[in-house]
Amino acid sequence: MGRVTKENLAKQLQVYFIAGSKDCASPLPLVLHEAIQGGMTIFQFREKGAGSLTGEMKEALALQLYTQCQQAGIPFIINDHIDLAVSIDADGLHIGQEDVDVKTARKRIGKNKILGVSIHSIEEAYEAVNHGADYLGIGPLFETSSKEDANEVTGPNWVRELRANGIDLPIVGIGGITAENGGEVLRAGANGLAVISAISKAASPYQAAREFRQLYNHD
Ligand code: TZP
Ligand code: MG
Repeated sequence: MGRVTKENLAKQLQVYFIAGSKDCASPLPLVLHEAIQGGMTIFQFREKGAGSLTGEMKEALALQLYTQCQQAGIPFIINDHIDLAVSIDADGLHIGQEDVDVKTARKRIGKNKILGVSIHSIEEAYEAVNHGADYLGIGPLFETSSKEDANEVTGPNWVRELRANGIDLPIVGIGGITAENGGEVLRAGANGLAVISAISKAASPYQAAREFRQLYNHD
């Protein structure tokens, strides 16, 4: 498969798998392999919280996962850790409001890399759009147990509200998304579904990714 570019980003965001080593019951490279086979379209390495890898171990795992993604032509995004994203030349970076600001992040990673920003208000959305975000992360849309400091649950209507306020950047919904409620999120105007547990904790990550992919009818 070809080199990752920002072309067709909305489509690349469709089945957005996010994970760190402690999100998975089996080794993350195996889970990622299965999810790729099942049809996931983009990966975010989110190695954070108690018990997570740091330093050289984190970088080694990142490189292993990046190689898997490159072989499959899938964009590889780093969560939060801008120095790591720059040092391994990852395809992109995802930041929240508590991380480095959008303008600085864009400057550091360069204009060709993918920059995702989590937002929780219309103002934050405008700010991200105006300072160079390529897509917005919106959530938690439903109850989640994968993020300790998660904001209040908004429900999928929040995506509709952003669209009604003129936000036309690609949007990925996040938080408690499953293959069952995913359709609702897409109908509200999201381009992609970002999930941790629905794939990382599935008995079959392959099958789980496949079910998400089928929500788009393979178009
Ligand atoms: N940001 C908002 S909710 C969330 C993040 C990283 C966790 C999503 O995990 P899950 O298991 O898909 O609910
Ligand atoms: Mg963050």
